[in-house]
Amino acid sequence: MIKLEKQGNIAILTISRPEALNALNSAALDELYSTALTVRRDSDIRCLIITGEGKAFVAGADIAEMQGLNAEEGRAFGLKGHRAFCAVEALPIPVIAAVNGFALGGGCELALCADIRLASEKAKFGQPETGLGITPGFGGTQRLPRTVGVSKAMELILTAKMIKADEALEIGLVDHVYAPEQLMDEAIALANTIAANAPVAVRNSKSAIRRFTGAALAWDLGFEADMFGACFATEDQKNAMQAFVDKAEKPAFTGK
Ligand code: CO8
Repeated sequence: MIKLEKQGNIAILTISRPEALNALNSAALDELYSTALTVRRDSDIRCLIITGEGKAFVAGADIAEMQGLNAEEGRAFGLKGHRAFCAVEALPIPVIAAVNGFALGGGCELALCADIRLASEKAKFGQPETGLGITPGFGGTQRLPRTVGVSKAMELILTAKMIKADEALEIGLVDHVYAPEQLMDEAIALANTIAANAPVAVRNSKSAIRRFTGAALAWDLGFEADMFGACFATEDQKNAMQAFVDKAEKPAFTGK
C-alpha cells in the first residue's frame, strides 16, 4: 500500500490503494509510520516526495473502517493517524507533497505535514469531516490554521467545501500548481535542487523553521484527538458515515 522508491539522493513515497482513492485505513497508517522510520534511518536520502497513485492523492481516512467506531476507538484511530503523520512531519530531511488529485480530510492533512506543497491542476482540497459528523482528526484543526491562517481554516473546516488547486494556491495551501503531466518532473527537480545543497545546513534550517510552526503542536493534537473521539458518540456521525458507505443521500443532522 505504501511504496518507497529511491532515485539517487531523493526518495518517492507513493500511497497506493487506488481502488479506494488511496483512503488511509489502519494498515496503511501503520505502513506509513514504518516507511517514515525507514526513510529516517537511511542517511543517503536527502529529500522525500510524497504522492498518490491514480486519480487521488489521498481521499481521507477510510470511512468504511471508521463508521462503526465508538468514542474510545475513534480517539485511538485519531492517535494512530497522529503517530504516522508526526513521523512524516518530524523527518529531519525536507518533505515535498506532490498532490496529484483529491486531497480530502486525512489527505489534505497529510499534505499539511510536508514542508513544501506542489499541486496538479486536477488536485482538489478540502476538510469534509463536519459533513460526516466528525472533526478533522489527523491534525487539520492545528496544521491548517498554522498554514493558511485562522479564518481561512475556519471557512474550510466549517463549510466542509472542496476547493480547486488555483484557490488552494491563492490561500497559500499550496506553493505551485502545474499541469498534471509536469507535476512529478517539477517535484523531482525541486527535490534534487534541495538535495544538492549542504545536507547539514538543509536539515538544520528545517529544524529551526519547524520550531516556529511546531510550538505546542503535540499538546494541541492531543486536544484534537479528544474532540474527534467525542464525535463518535453521536448519531450524526453514525448516520452520515453509513450514508457514505451505502451511497445514500446525506442525512439531516440533528445534533445528537
Ligand atoms: N474512505 C473509504 N472509501 C473511500 C473513500 C474514503 N475516504 N473515498 C473514496 N472511497 C472509495 C469509494 O467508496 C469507492 O469505492 P467503491 O468503488 O468500492 O464503491 C471508490 O473509493 C471510488 O470512489 P467514488 O466512486 O466515490 O469516486 P468519485 O470520483 O465519484 O468521487 C470523491 C470521489 C469525491 C473523492 C468521493 O469518493 C468522496 O467524497 N470520498 C470521501 C472523501 C471524504 O469525505 N474524505 C474525508 C474522510 S474523513 C477523514 O479523512 C477524517 C480524517 C481524520 C480521521 C481521524 C481518524 C479517525
